[in-house]
Amino acid sequence: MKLYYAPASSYSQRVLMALYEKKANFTLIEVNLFDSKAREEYMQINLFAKIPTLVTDKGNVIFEANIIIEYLDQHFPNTSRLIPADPEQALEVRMLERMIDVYINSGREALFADTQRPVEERGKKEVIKAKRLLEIALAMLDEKLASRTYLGGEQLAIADCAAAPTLAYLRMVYNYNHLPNLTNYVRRLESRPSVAQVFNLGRDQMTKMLSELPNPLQLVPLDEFVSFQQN
Ligand SMILES: N[C@@H](CCC(=O)N[C@@H](CS)C(=O)NCC(=O)O)C(=O)O
Repeated sequence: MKLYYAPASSYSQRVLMALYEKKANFTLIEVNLFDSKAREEYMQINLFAKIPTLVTDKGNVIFEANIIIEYLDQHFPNTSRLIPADPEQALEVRMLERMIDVYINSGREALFADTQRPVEERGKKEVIKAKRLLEIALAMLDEKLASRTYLGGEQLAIADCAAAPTLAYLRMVYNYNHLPNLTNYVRRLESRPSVAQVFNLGRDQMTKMLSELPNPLQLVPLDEFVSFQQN
């Protein structure tokens, strides 16, 4: 199996976390989408030029992070399941994964883009709307996590693979430390070896990218964030 990825890409990180949780053997191939030649070459594998892409030992090409995770779950059935066997629980973790993608990740992207605009152009209607949806989704997760270790219950699942990089990157643009269940959950997630490994791999590339922005940003480590008082 080969995973085409970039270390700082949050969608790549979801899949990498699943691969580490599954203790799978695979080859990592780093893709630099900013290099036009590398991009063109990569488009022979994935015409959308989005990362990640998994190429199986049979040569099947699978893209979309959550579909790659579904593939891994089917092909490593003897490890703990990322899609629960129970159909209702499976539906719930898939729904939560979608919620994280559609409302939390999109909200994060909208807030991130806003930081790069001149101050007087920030906070437009679309950004406020995206932030509202983000906050609704975060509050829903916080409520669920009042009685759960992971989003779907006691076992780590696909929704948690989506949550780990999304909530870590969200900290650069949004402070959610007023949500105690969510913050404690992030602490549990980030203490997993799979997550630590993924973040270690991506830290340098992300730090560099953030420092080169017109309005530079920084990764916010969890401990700094937890002690940060909101005003
Ligand atoms: N829906 C895709 C999204 C993948 C995605 O947007 N990847 C980003 C990196 S995190 C990317 O390839 N961006 C490059 C671009 O948009 O040109 C998935 O779930 O895999």
